[in-house]
Amino acid sequence: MGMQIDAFELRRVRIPLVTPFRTSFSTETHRDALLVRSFAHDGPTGWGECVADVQPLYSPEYVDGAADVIERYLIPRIFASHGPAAEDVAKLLSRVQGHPMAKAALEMTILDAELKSQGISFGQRLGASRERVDCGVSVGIQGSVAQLIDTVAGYVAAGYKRIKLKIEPGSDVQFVRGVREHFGPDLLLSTDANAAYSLDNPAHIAAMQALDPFALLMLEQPLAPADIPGHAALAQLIASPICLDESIVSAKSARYAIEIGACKIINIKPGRVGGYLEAVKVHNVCAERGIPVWCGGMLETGIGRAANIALAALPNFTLPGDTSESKRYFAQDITEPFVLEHGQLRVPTGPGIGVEPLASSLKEFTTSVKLISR
Ligand code: OSB
Ligand code: MG
Repeated sequence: MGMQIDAFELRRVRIPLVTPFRTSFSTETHRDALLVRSFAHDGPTGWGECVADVQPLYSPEYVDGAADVIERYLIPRIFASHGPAAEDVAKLLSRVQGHPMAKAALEMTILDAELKSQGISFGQRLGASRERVDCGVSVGIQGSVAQLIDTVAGYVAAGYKRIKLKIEPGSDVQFVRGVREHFGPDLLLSTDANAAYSLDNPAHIAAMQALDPFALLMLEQPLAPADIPGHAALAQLIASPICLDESIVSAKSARYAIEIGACKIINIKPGRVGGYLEAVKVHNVCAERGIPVWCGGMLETGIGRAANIALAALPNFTLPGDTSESKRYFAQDITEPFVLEHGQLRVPTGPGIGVEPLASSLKEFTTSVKLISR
């Protein structure tokens, strides 16, 4: 038996980014997030964050759609089940196809309430094995090589342990060369294409092969999300280890991708795989097969960031994640800011996610609130 939830609050917040974030699929100037609060009967308040973007460009989900499916199809299943434990939520919602980010937000808010009532932290519950996690940073596509070097220099000075460059066809080889030549061989450097390349295009293959000399830690998600076999074929053509992000939607898909040789590394995002509990299963599948993982990010507020950092403290998260400090994204976060210390963030230790939204931030950034009662 779990928590009896009397009501959920769907709260939209819109926070300006300190710098526009350009990827191969969009340029974002704000984070428009959906926070899901749960009001347990005679119990604590839980928080969840839905990581869907405004537009369905990274994945089919988008934030208005996520709010709609949560309200109309997911919450009614929770209300009908009389207080599910967090570990039962995924099964309970499984008849609804897809929508992993929406489901993950609902599972997260219930898990937070449940753990708060038990006095247990996310880290303890998920199996964290360290108190601090190494952090990397994801750098958006910049207007010039000089500008990119300048931006990267700031992050290196801040202490980040791994630099990830967003790339796309036409903004790839010269950017990577520039950064590698400027910072030298010791910089842990990776790239993320967000599915912008195709094996049908010889120029794309040539560009990916031209990255070989730059000793990349990984090339993340070069091909389409559904094309796991294509990544296995690409692995035979390039030296850079392939990391999958968009393609990995469950522990099962991780097992398949590893078995056919599609990737050497996996980026785990709880929202993309339907929740923190499935994320732990992905971690376990990878650990058993000797595949290192790291925690991805979706420009989370402090709410999602707190839980991501707990996840990133599990034993097989051996590479620095996209778990950057609050000020890399926001001048003012929803929670107290996460601050980098020697390239690391501290895993929250309080019950549940271990952080609370600041009333002043909620007031400043909320664009709408909807209460859905039993
Ligand atoms: O592909 O990892 C990605 C942000 C939004 C959507 C997809 C991705 C990203 C990032 C940023 O790379 C990671 C972060 O700092 O949160
Ligand atoms: Mg990615």
